[in-house]
Amino acid sequence: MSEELSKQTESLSLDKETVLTNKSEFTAKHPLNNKWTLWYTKPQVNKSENWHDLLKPVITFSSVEEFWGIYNSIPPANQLPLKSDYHLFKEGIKPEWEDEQNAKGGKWQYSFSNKIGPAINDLWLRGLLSVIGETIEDEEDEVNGIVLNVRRQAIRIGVWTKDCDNAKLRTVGERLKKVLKLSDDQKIDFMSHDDSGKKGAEPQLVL
Ligand code: MGP
Repeated sequence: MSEELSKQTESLSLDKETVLTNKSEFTAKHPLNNKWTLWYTKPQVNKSENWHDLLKPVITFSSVEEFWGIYNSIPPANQLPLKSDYHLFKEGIKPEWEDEQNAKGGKWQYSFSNKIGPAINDLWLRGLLSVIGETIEDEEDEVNGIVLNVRRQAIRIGVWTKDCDNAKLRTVGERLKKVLKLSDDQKIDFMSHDDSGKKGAEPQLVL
């Protein structure tokens, strides 16, 4: 081994304490700013099942390590059945328009072609990380959660906000475009939950 190379490898030696040599560091959990609950909407099998019957909380977590444990044990986005949804929301907020924390808000949304295949997995993961890491917002508490809808026509990713204040929304929308790796031509829409129910309503913002 050349002298230079052996010097370089010396500097790699684990004489300093790292997470690999210190057991308590290795098992440390890195807390998130908020607790998050993963919800799942299973596809409707018969018409008597309504929205509320199909939507169920799966698990709540509060650390980075728990997130990865859960993420690695649930089906990836591209393997979900048609008409199912994942929802990741702050603990205590139901992923429904009716929840009082959602009632005055709305959602930024982008529809990917359902031909996207496994590429959706990385985009959905990026969305999840931006929400739990809270890098998608400046204003703490503007974002309530993120939703994945698997439909025949499209796979949609939506970020749900607490209110409809244009200035705050713009920041979230611009960040979402980066997270989802969208080009300038790929537009995302913001629609309030109030307007979503109205036929022919136009989005409040388009980016
Ligand atoms: P969807 O899943 O948002 O859209 O809502 P989808 O499946 O593409 O169908 P679309 O044709 O309506 O666009 C599907 C249906 O689920 C809605 O029409 C509601 O009946 C119900 N639903 C969805 N959400 C998010 C809610 C909610 O928050 N509250 C209630 N009560 N029903 C909801």
